[in-house]
Amino acid sequence: MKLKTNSKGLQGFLEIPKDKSISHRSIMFGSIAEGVTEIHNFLHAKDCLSTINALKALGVEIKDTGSIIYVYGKGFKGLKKPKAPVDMGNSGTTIRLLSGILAGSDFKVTLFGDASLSKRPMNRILLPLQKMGVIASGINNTEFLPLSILGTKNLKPLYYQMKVASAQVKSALLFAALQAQGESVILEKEITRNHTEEMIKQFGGQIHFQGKEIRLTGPQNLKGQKVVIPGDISSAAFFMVAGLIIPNSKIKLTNVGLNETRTGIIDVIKTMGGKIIVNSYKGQDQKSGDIVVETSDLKAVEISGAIIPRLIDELPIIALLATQAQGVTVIKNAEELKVKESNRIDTLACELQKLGADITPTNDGLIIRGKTKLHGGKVSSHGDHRIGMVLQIAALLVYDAQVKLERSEAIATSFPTFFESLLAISK
Ligand code: SPQ
Repeated sequence: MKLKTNSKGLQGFLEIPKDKSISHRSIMFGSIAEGVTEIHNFLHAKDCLSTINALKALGVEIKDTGSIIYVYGKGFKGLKKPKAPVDMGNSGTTIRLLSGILAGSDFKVTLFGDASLSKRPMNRILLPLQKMGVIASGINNTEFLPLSILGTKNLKPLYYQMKVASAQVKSALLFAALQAQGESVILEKEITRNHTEEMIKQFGGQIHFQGKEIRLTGPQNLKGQKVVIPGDISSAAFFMVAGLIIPNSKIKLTNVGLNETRTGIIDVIKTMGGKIIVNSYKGQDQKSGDIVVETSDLKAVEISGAIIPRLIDELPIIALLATQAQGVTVIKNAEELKVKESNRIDTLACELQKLGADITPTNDGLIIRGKTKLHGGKVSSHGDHRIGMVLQIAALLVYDAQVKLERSEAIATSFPTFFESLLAISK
């Protein structure tokens, strides 16, 4: 599709779509808890619908009224053997977390997904789940989809030092640990998003986490809850950056989730000299607030180490931000970007170079020299929603040519109303 280019400024306010990570987990927790879970503000994006369909295939009754979703949970024991292999679509969160949930069910399930998901590494969950007693493997003894999972009612607890900084691996192991006989200890490589830990508490479970250490004793029963989902900071990030780099812009983003394990992008914007104001709401279950951004003069930054998991999904749009900052921005320790919906290090460098950015891929990140004037061109999302949205925001900086985006439909994976939102604040 031809992208909107040449923005004369973005003005107004936007209600950002709801959090994808919490939406997935709300359906999963509702399904394994006992009693009714009532979910408000669920994100009706493709990835989250994969989670709903998967849990329905496992026998869970889920009623979607549009504004509220009711999940009629019957505990872990309520899950039933599905009639056919279960489709995970494009969603890494669905397949990895669900594998942990299935660890305690003594029936065999086959999980498959699209071409992108079929290339993503699964040993990171298969190997620790095998240690707990699960018979789990990828196709032809590889780590790739389709996965076959045969759980056990006699799950062993796990003491595990994580090899990658991944909330999905941690969450899969926590779902399994909830069903194991005894205390599991998980040691993170770096602190990652903690929605699963927070929701175990919210659903009445017992979990202790401090720093990188998490302890949980199973088996545990959870109770259905009311869940109200805030806006997704990973979706807000595209408009935060747009507001900073498009001349004559000032945008207010309302009800954005501000869980501290997700707010690395705010720290980076402040370090770069971006004009950003964050107003937290008081008395909410999930920390959230408004974010106001304004066109700014930006300077380069180095991003590495413990902050990486706090902004892993925002790095693609931060790379675009860096093309409009003075100096050399260096992103390091972000090798996890290579195993997302696309190899985000390579796809970002390749597509932004086509528009004139000075961006070089490295083994574990990117080097970006700014400030550069972008030009028109033909680019592709590579089927990756976040790359597609970066390219649309980049196109707003192109004043004298067209930007054509191939595979723009990928954006619906996490942000189905992205183009409408952009039009709503365009002059
Ligand atoms: O679900 P999926 O496809 O893995 O989604 C992505 C995304 O960009 O939307 C990653 F490609 O987000 C992950 C995130 O990168 C969502 C997530 C979660 O909800 O637990 C955790 C992160 O992945 P990981 O592998 O670092 O744990």
